[in-house]
Amino acid sequence: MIASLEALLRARSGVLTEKLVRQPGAFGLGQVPSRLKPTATTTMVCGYCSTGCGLNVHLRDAAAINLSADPDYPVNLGMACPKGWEALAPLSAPDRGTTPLLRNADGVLEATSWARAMEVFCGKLKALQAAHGPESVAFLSTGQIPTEEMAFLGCLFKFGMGFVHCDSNTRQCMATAHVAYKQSFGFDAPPYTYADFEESDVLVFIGANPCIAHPIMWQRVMRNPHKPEILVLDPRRTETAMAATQHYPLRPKSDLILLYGLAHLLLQLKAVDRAFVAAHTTGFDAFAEFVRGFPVSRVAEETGLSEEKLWRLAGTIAQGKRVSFWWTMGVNQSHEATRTAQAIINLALMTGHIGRPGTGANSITGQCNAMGSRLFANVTSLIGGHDANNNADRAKVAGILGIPETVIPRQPAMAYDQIVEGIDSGKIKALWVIATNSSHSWVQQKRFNALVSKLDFLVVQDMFPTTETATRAHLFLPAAGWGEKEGTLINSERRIGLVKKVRIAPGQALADFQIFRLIADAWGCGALFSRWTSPEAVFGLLKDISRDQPNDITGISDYRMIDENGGIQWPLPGPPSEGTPIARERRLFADGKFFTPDGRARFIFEEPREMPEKPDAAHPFLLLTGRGTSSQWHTNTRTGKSDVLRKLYPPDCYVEIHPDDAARLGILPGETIRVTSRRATIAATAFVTPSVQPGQIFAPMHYAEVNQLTFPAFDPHSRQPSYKACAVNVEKTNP
Ligand SMILES: Nc1nc2c(c(=O)[nH]1)N[C@H]1C(S)=C(S)[C@@H](COP(=O)(O)OP(=O)(O)OC[C@H]3O[C@@H](n4cnc5c(=O)[nH]c(N)nc54)[C@H](O)[C@@H]3O)O[C@H]1N2
Ligand SMILES: Nc1nc2c(c(=O)[nH]1)N[C@H]1C(S)=C(S)[C@@H](COP(=O)(O)OP(=O)(O)OC[C@H]3O[C@@H](n4cnc5c(=O)[nH]c(N)nc54)[C@H](O)[C@@H]3O)O[C@H]1N2
Ligand code: SF4
Ligand SMILES: [Mo]
Repeated sequence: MIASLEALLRARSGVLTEKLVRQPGAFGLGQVPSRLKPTATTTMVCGYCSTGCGLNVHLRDAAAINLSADPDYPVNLGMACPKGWEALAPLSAPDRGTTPLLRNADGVLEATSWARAMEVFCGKLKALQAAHGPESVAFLSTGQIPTEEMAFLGCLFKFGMGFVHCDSNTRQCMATAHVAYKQSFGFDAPPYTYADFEESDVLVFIGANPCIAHPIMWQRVMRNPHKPEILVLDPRRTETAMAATQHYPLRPKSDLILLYGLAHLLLQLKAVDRAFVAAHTTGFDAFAEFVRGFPVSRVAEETGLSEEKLWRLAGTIAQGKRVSFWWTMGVNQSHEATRTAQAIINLALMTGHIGRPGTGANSITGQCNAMGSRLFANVTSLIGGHDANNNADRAKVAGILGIPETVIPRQPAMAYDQIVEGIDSGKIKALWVIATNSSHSWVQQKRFNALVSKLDFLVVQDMFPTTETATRAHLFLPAAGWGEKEGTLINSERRIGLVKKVRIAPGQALADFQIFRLIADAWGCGALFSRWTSPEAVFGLLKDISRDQPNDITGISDYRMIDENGGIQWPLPGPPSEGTPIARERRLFADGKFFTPDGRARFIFEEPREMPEKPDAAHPFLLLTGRGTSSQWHTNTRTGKSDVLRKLYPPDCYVEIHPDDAARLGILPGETIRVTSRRATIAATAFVTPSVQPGQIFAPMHYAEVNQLTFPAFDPHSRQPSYKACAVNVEKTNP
């Protein structure tokens, strides 16, 4: 281990000379493979959102100096949003982590060597494991690093280091869609391809604001030549709602009732595709009976939408020839999220709008590699969508990875919220946080941060030691970012895209892949990962693991094939046939066969439940949260480093409030107001706008204080937090 560490550090520590840049192979692990050696321009996918746009990277001496949108990539067709254009900016930010940092006796984070960092990391975690067992250490990771790195982390932690509990920020984001698809379709399989945006005659967006969150997907909608009806179901009159043909400002968290009511109206309008339902689904009769309990009068009452509007909504869907349903966080982040997502799936199934161009029950993903995390992180399911309690699956994975079957834990990992609560109960003693900023983004933030201060040991692995989470760490490990390492990402339409190393990470920062390699060796389990030599070698293992699964990608030969084909959507079963063109757009379920044992999709439904924290006299407003601008990314650790992007969003926290409410409270536009929930009080600037309904306010999640207010309610099936609704009071600061 020491030999490889020394080689790595020698290569990392020298000042970069042009000669070294031209010979990326001199950098040891994670080098640019020679056949990907950059010339004047190379292509790779963007590392922000799940759209997965292709970017042209312009190089001087093999290092990226500029970017432009790739006109030939099938996703974005030459377009990119501000974040994509500015993707290189955070790499040269002055606050990049350049050495490991260790908290000293005075409580100050101090530079240390990788050798010492590994000694402390392994020493502390091994001591806790010996004293408190394998359940005492957990990690929280991400949907934002390449699949190969996620797979390495999950396998190292469970199979190599012998721990059990781990989760990722995909829980905050995509757990609902994952569970909904798995239960309804038999596998976590978003069925669509982006061409469907252009082929629908009716598009229904539920709890999604693509104009802000997925601007290039929205551009694909704008290219639709069929003059489509665009229906937006969102309590707010968002940018997307304004651009739509019909907006349904339903009462927050009334989606489930609305969707069941809609199914009932579609039955009355005889819009059911009986042949499809009979041939390809189970449970329809019980579902049809169930939705009789949602007459239009009840639905109007509970959603705040008029009966006339509800009939118009149902009528538009009934008349569509190619109807597609799209949902994002307005659905996934709810106390009854999984059933709401499945209520959308039920609509597509009952109308037969699935498997054909322009149709589908389509979850739009969030982070650049949330799909990679859902399939290969080895966190919730056994790597590759396998089952840790199925003996055949265990034998298959153990055989391919060359590990003893006994190291695969049968016990399921605790979910994010359970890990956090485990700190309170004393069960979890140490936390390793990788590429996520929980101290900002987790729900009910003050409690999270109070719990974190109780940990015996907090390790944060990030590009920046300045994040809200990293500043609390005992040990900080400096990571290379997107563009400084290679690997694959899977976008919303299941397209595997390639990222390449086009910059050298600053100082001693290492690719997460290299950090996991160091840890494997330092821990003493390096031999178990002797084949995990490079991201591309790991991709080979993941391919083998995918064999005979719905996401079989054994037909992909290597990274070059992905690069040359403009990304490749899963599945692509093997063996690879070199030179055979692969269709640039492929959707699932054209044959009506789903991944359940009987091949039929399931109608799943459940009685709606009350919103957990309703407004009352003391907290009369409902706070909604979400994305604010297309220039801000989550906790802003990356987007906040671009001079260009910083000009495109307000620097301080603001809250949207309806003019009637503002007038009643005497609040003027631009004035500082106080927002109080049962958990905290924050200050924010009033943005007076009719885009929110009276009695509701909206705050963007990009400002750290917002999650001080949020309420910790979780969907019982996906354990995803219900970030989008809690009760608050609003006051003038100086009445
Ligand atoms: N610029 C930018 N783009 C991003 C991101 C970013 O941080 N910045 N993050 C990425 C990630 S990880 C994700 S997950 C996606 C999120 O993408 P979206 O889900 O589209 O974005 P949000 O703003 O979180 O939520 C969408 C909408 O849900 C609505 N909503 C709130 N409550 C309800 C409700 O009860 N019912 C309904 N129907 N709607 C409701 C909100 O008003 C909001 O307009 O964006 C991705 N893209
Ligand atoms: N109130 C409210 N809260 C929310 C939401 C909401 O709608 N409302 N949305 C939720 C959703 S959907 C999401 S996805 C989460 C996102 O929440 P987070 O994941 O916490 O947000 P990010 O800012 O994306 O954090 C990613 C971190 O990884 C670091 N990083 C970037 N690249 C790398 C890398 O290659 N390696 C390493 N080691 N580190 C890297 C970044 O510097 C950053 O600190 O927030 C959730 N929180
Ligand atoms: S839309 Fe998403 S993938 Fe495309 S450039 Fe913007 S952030 Fe990157
Ligand atoms: Mo997300």
